[in-house]
Amino acid sequence: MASSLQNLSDYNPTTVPSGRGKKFGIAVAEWNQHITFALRDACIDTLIENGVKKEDIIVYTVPGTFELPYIAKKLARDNHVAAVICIGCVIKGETTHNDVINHSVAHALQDLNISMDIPFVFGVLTPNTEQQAIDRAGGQFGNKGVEAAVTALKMAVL
Ligand code: DLZ
Repeated sequence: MASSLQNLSDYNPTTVPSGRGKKFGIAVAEWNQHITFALRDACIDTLIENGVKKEDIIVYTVPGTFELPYIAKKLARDNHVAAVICIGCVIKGETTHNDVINHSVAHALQDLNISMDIPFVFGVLTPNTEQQAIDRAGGQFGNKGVEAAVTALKMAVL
C-alpha cells in the first residue's frame, strides 16, 4: 500500500511487543537532516512509548545514507542490541545518485539481515521531491520513524 494511503504514524499498540529490557541501535544519516533528525526523534519517542529506556537506545550518526550499512554493522557488533534501525533520506535529483545509493543500501542492509543474528530495519525515505519527504517525516502522511520503531519492536521478538 502506498504511504499516501496509510498514515506512517498509525499503529495498533496491542500488536506491538514491549521493548522493556531491550537495547536498540539507531543509525542516522546527516544528509537532509531536517528530515532524518525528525525521523530519528519520532523513532526514539516510539521506542520509549513502548517500554525501551532512553539509555538503552544507542544512536550513531553518519554523513550520508550510503554510510548506513557500515555503521549499522559496527553498531550491531559492538553493542548488545536487539535490532538496528537505519534512517536516511535520499531525494531524487538531476543525476541518478538516488538510484545508486538506494539500491546499494537496500541490498547491503538485506545482506546484514541474512548474515547477522539481529534484524536491520530500512528506515530510509526514497522520495522524488523534498515535499514527499516532509509529508513522511511528521507531515500529512505521518512519520516513517514511528513505522521503523514499530517494525524493530516486532522483529526483535521473532
Ligand atoms: C552525495 C549524496 C547526494 C547527492 N545525495 C544524498 C541524499 O540525498 N541523501 C543522502 O543521505 N546522501 C546523499 N549523498 C551522500 C552519500 O550518501 C554519501 O555520504 C557520499 O556519497 C559519501 O560516501
